[in-house]
Amino acid sequence: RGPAPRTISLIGAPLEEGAGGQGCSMGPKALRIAGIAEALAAIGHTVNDLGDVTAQYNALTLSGRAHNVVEVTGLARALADAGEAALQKGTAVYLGGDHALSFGSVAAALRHAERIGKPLHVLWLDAHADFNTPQTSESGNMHGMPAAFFCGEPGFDGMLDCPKLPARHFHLVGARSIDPAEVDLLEARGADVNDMAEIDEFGIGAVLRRILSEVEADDALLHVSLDVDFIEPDLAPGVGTTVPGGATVREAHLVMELINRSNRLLSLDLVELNPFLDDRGKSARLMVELAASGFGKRIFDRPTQPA
Ligand code: B3U
Ligand code: MN
Ligand code: MN
Repeated sequence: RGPAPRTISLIGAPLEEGAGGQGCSMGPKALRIAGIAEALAAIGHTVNDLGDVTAQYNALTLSGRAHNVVEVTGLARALADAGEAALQKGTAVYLGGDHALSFGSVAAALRHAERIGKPLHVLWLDAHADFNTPQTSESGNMHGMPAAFFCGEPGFDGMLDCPKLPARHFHLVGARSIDPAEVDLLEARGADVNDMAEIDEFGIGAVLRRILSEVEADDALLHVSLDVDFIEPDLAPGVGTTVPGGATVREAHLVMELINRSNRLLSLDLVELNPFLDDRGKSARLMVELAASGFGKRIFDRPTQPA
């Protein structure tokens, strides 16, 4: 028997202006070619591909270091509105696009959660924390900033409106490259940082079960943001910012299977895929397989010990 059928909206977000290099704008197309719609439909879900969002651009500047604020803001606003509408009908999967798209996707999740009166938790599967602000960022790349924005750090005035996420609802898993200023902020705000050492010591299943039990205890909804660089670079080379020591294919699948089993998933970002850097579609196909696991496809039919 398969999972309960969902209505899933696919929303393309061809953003690359948040990243340091070009190529992520081709991500949505690559995920479609790799069969994202077909993979989710094969599980029994109703899949509506809404196409790529179109952004409108208005002048805006932030003080500090932040490149392409106008492009990122335009895309994020359009995505937040499209996402909010999609969440009224079911689940949203955002096809990225660099990680700055999460300014919009998490805004949509926060607005939706507030409307239905439930808390939101965010699971950030990433080698990085993406917790810089225009004041702390050394690169000025906005894909390194969305989490600071939606957790309410100052410095993003005028970008877009949404409720704020309590930092203890921000669960970072897989981190192995965090800037010193980010470490200080994450600690000061009480974010839930789980680095690779924790995964090695306790196993990724234990880390995930602890996080998901908090989501369950809060009777909350869950937004998951999956950055390609969460995974070991050899296994997923199609990303601009590789960091050695990432998750294995099996660990990544287990994470997604546990998310599916939790039955809390509201929306999912597939981000940072750079087809220009990929190896014959390998990373695109892996992202599709991982998304399918998150929506109930059984690959590793292994029972996990309950928490
Ligand atoms: N923390 C660095 C590096 C980085 C963050 N996210 C990515 N890279 N992909 C920065 O630029 O903020
Ligand atoms: Mn990221
Ligand atoms: Mn990253």
